[in-house]
Amino acid sequence: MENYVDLRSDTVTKPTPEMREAMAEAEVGDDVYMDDPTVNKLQEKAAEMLGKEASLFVPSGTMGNLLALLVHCQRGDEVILGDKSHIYMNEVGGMAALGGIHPRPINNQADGTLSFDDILASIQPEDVHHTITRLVCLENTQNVCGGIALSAEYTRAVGKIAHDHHLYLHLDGARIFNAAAVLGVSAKELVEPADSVMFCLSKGLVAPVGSMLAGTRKFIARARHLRKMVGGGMRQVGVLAAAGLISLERMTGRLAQDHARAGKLAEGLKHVKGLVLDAVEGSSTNMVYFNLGDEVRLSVNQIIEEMKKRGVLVDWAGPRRFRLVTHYWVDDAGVEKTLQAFADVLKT
Ligand code: TLP
Repeated sequence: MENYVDLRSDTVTKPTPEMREAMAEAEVGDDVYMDDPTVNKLQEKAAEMLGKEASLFVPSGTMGNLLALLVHCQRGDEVILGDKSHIYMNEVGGMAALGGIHPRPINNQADGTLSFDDILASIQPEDVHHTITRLVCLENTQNVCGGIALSAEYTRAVGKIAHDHHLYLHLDGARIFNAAAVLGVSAKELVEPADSVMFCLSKGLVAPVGSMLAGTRKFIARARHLRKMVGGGMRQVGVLAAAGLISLERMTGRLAQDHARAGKLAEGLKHVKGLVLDAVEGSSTNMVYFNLGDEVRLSVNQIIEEMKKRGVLVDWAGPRRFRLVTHYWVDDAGVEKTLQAFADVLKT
């Protein structure tokens, strides 16, 4: 996959030479004993950047979200979340399978938000028949709605609803630094209303592996315990944390470049006959979603194959739908090459 323009996801980002060097030289220890200095440094730095008391390095975003749900909820408790959220759609039903937690999905609006009325209407009144509503989850950026950023003001309003009803708020902030970049606010401000937040190092921040879960010291202590339960207690993992530190130090400040390239891609693809770009209702970041027009005879899989022949990797997002994601390893020439390849393929 070396010379391809790879737009399948920002998860495909390989570590930079600087990351590889830092990984090779990382000071390490046994992190289950909590004595890996590089992991400890990463956890302190992430907590500080998010304005939370503590944070925990976890192998994946999926595990980070699962741990948050397991800490906040008891078996049988209910979680209000978007029907297009990653936790609901793409985390293998872990909350139900492993935590006995009941999802209460509500409609993600076109701008990625959950409406206040829908949230309020979904909070269970006390009754012998009902589950106990315990938690609200938001996703920022909202992936499936176009990689759209949710504002600090919106998040504060949902936090207020949750806390007024004695519920917790968890934020799947896999791409929270993309949201911060496009909105021009700090990640700290965006996550302030949330009791817990997960973000990924291994997406637009380019690290090879890992995500961070942040919250109060008490919350993180319990999450650490549960991380061990699900097999996520890692040993000399400073070799990975070293890359994560570079993510935080060097990568959070450059995401606007990825957004600009996604914007260029979207603009160019609008002029390719047969592609119907989503009308984006909000601040979009590093993703471009579009459908194939009815007149296009090629299937999604045929297009994927034809694009690959032209040196561009793309992935489907539905039977007639694509998602392209820009990241550190996609430059201006990559954008041009992609536009040319789509124009070529759809002409045939
Ligand atoms: N998203 C991946 C796929 O799983 C779809 C992608 O390519 O976008 N929250 C959000 C909002 C995510 O988009 C993802 C991954 C996760 C959580 C899970 O992170 P990982 O893959 O580290 O478990």
